Amino acid sequence: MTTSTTPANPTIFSGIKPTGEKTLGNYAGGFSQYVRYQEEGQAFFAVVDLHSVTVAYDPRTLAAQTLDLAALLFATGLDPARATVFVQSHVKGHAEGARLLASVTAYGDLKRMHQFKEKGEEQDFVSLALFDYPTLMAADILLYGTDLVPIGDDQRQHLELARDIATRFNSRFGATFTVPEGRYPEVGARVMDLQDPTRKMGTTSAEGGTIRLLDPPDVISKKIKAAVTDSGREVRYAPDKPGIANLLEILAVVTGTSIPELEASYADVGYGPFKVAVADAVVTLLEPVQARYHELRGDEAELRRLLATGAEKAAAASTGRLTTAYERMGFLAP
Ligand code: LTN
Repeated sequence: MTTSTTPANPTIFSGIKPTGEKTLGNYAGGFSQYVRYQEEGQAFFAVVDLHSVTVAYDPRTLAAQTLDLAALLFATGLDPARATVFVQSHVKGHAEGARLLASVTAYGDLKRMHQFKEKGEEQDFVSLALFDYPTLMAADILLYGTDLVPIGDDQRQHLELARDIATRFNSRFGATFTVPEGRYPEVGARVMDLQDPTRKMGTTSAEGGTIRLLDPPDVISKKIKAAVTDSGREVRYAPDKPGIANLLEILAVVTGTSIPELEASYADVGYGPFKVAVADAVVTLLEPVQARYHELRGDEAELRRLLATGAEKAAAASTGRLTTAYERMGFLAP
């Protein structure tokens, strides 16, 4: 995954919002990649609760959802000894950094963000926080001197803006921030809705279209067996077979086997037995994840302790650059 321009021990940062139940799509494009990235450098993964409050949300459940997501990140394989997993709002520098970077963020750029336009239309109340979401995200990334940002395709525009913000800050106030690179998932990046394989599997998909990482095994099997398929009976990865192609993508992600190999094994078995194989593979992957999740989530004191350690490490890694930013901007030191 690393390229020749990437330093030997890169700093890696990604953020995940605690709101919205996580699906197999999140696993494919997110969680499974994070586990690989923690081996490649200094990795930071933030549960970005401040980003969750940019749109309508329930304050009664935010804290619990934050713990849920942290437990899920550890359950899918993040190792607290290797990766720094923390809660964004616990490291005050993120909010402060966003405030400083707001001075070098162009109003016109924020107005052009696709996500702002789309989410803005869905909200009864469009907050300043939603408008300024990319500035906070830039602070998340830039405070750590991040080289690589593993991120979904839908976040490209935000990452580009973070790069522009870093560049503008550096040219106005002196070299302070590393200009980060996005790392976008390849195969299986787009797990599609089981009921409508032309759209992405997401938290907003209808119940039958999405596999939640915490769905019980029998529910997962039922949903996969009920997935829409295409005409014909051959298991082949083709544009005119979006349903079967999606199931092949899913099987590839969960087994780590290439799609051509899977096509070779399943071409003639028929759709029914193929679906059974996909369902079994997904359940085999998720059962141990769910067991670890429930164990971690059941010990809230331990989970909070892990997050406190993560926040300490994150603060230690980010305060230096934040202080430099204040200095370069000419503030009187306290
Ligand atoms: N906007 C991202 C979440 C996010 C993030 C970040 C990702 C917030 N801060 C920093 C990478 C780096 C999303 O919606 N997936």
